[in-house]
Amino acid sequence: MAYRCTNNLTRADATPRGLFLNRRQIMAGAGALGLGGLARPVGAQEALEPNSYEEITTYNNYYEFGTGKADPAKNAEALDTTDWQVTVDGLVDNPGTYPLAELIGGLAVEDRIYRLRCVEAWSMVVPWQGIELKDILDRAGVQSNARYVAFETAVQPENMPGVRRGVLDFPYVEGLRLDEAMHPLTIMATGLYDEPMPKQNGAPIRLVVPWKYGFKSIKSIVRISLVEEEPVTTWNSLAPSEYGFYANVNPTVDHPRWSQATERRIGGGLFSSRQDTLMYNGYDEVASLYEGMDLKAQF
Ligand SMILES: Nc1nc2c(c(=O)[nH]1)N[C@H]1C(S)=C(S)[C@@H](COP(=O)(O)O)O[C@H]1N2
Ligand SMILES: [Mo]
Repeated sequence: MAYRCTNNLTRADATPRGLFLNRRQIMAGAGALGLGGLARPVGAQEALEPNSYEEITTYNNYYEFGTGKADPAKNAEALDTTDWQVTVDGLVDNPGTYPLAELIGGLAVEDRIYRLRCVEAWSMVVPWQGIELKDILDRAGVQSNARYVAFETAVQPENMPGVRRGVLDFPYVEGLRLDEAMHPLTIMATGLYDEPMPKQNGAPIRLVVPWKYGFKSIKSIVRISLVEEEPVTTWNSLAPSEYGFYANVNPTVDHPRWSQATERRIGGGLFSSRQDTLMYNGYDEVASLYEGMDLKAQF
């Protein structure tokens, strides 16, 4: 498990943002020695300097709070996250509506510095804290006939201007094939930069699937359902020719209206120019999940 970097975080472990770089460098060093961190091409490793907290929390997609990149930072404070509950249902041994602490309490919280590649061809690097989705699903007890996992975002019309305006068909829904959901790279993130998840980034718990376009990484989750059939997903149902169910990052399959070969890295400095988009966003270890599939047809 070269990418595993277990860290049972408690509030007392919170690292001031200024110190985060040191720990990141320690992790990168461990990776180079094969002791931890993320295995990836040398050039990509070079680019894994995280974006700033400011960048990650002010340039967002969260249509419930508006369609502009600055809207979530401005509007998401209204999201009510008190007494958050997540319903786990469908093909599981332990269905129920669980307080968040019960859903994830006692499970290992890990640091994962992941690239995030939006289907709109911008990208950033985010230092998440989160729990492997597999650990949550194991606790739920996945039954043998389950083949997909469906997710649903909270709907709070009174707090969500984008919901009141009906900019999409809410609730926002997403889904994964079960083997994708069980992959150790797939996390349910609860924080970034060792801070509780900011509301604009999907507080209190959101999915992060780093080898897929960002729209798969659904925010502020209130329902996880184990199902037999491929679930309906928001962007795919809105524009099936533009947004596939799989949505694996793939520089050789263009969006009908733009190229996916390159991306614009958010933030300044050395990385402000366009850079090449990597197959599976650089997470080659997932390639075996898609063996035998036609990635142009099942995009
Ligand atoms: N509920 C919900 N989840 C969502 C979205 C959204 O509009 N609503 N946008 C998606 C898109 S398109 C992207 S790129 C990522 C952005 O995550 P970030 O704002 O934390 O960078 O969230 C995804 N999850
Ligand atoms: Mo996106």
